[in-house]
Amino acid sequence: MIYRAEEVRERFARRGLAFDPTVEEIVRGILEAVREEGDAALNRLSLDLDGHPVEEIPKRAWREAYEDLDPDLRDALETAKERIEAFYREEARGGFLRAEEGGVLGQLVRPLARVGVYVPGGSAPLLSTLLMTVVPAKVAGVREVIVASPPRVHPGILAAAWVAGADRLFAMGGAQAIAALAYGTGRVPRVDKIVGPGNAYVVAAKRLVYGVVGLDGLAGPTETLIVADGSASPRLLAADLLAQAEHGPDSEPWLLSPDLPLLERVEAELYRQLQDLPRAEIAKKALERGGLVLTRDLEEALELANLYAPEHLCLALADPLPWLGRVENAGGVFLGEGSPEALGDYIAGPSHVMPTSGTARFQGGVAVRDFLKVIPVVGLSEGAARELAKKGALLARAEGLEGHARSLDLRR
Ligand code: HSO
Ligand code: ZN
Repeated sequence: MIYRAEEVRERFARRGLAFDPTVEEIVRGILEAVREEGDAALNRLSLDLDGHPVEEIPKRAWREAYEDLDPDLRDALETAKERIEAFYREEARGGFLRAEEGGVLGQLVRPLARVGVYVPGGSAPLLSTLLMTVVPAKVAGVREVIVASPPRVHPGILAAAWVAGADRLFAMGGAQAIAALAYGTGRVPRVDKIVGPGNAYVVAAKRLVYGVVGLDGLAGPTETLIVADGSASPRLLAADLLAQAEHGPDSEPWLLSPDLPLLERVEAELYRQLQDLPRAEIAKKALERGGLVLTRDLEEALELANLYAPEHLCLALADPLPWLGRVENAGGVFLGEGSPEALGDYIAGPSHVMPTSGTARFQGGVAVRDFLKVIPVVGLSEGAARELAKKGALLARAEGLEGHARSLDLRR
């Protein structure tokens, strides 16, 4: 289906995360039970909903899973881990302490002590998601990274935990896993922040425990928006759209281009390539949620892309670099046909946990800074304090807070 720009503009501008009140109601019950009864509720819910009790899987089993992997896959995991680690080592994470008139002002930067990582196990065991969350957390210096993944945990996820250097792993999933991480259950320790994607129940649970713990964000269905010019290959474009589409029936693959013949050829390619794609049924549904869009020119395509604020923005352009300056809202940008999103999903370097549902308007993807907190330090000299106290007291009295003003008057 080829749309015109005007047909999608409103929809692009208005999107946002939707929450299902029935899901939220169920999740509230689950959170409540785990908060009050701890391990007993956690186990009961896990048995009822996933058919398995919660168990902690020891590191020995991770190592065995790793050793049992096909050597080439093991090597691919190692390379991915090394590239993610190298990428995040570049990220600035220093504070500063600046001398100011005989005193100091600055920021301390400290890693979070304990982080929970949710790794979905549902329709595909996303072992890459484990690397993409645990590695930046460890680079940030998080002491204890606890992985939760629904039973039965796929051996690939155990092997990834081994390679990534996670600290503990519990076979538990759904809202009950989020509750256990947020509140602690005795067996499962309480964490400071929960990161990682999940199904509607997991996301609803994360939203409801926000404040008790920190969050990386709330993940909706994954999405990709490609902007292409006439130089792009219809075969590659179709393959990239399908890579996105196979994630789930509610994924959104979009292709925007001013080149109508290109869009028509991509449409034909999509049908051709769908024929032997194992997850074709899922992908077909996703293709109906996204689409191909004919724009006036590349400027309009970029404008619509910023409006949509995609999780992945792919610039399939002959010369993509000059267009980078136009990008305002995107979870991640992929330049040219040699940098498909699928490489970013696994091995390019940056975490593939990126903001969805238009939340790229206000937040970026998971990075080292998500695992750090910034603590300001105030150490004024007596002289500076004296000088600032008068103005400070004026501001305090303007707020009607006499106690503050008096505290400052005593410094004058
Ligand atoms: N594209 C997904 C990540 C993923 N792809 C994992 C394959 N495995 C969301 O960014
Ligand atoms: Zn993907």
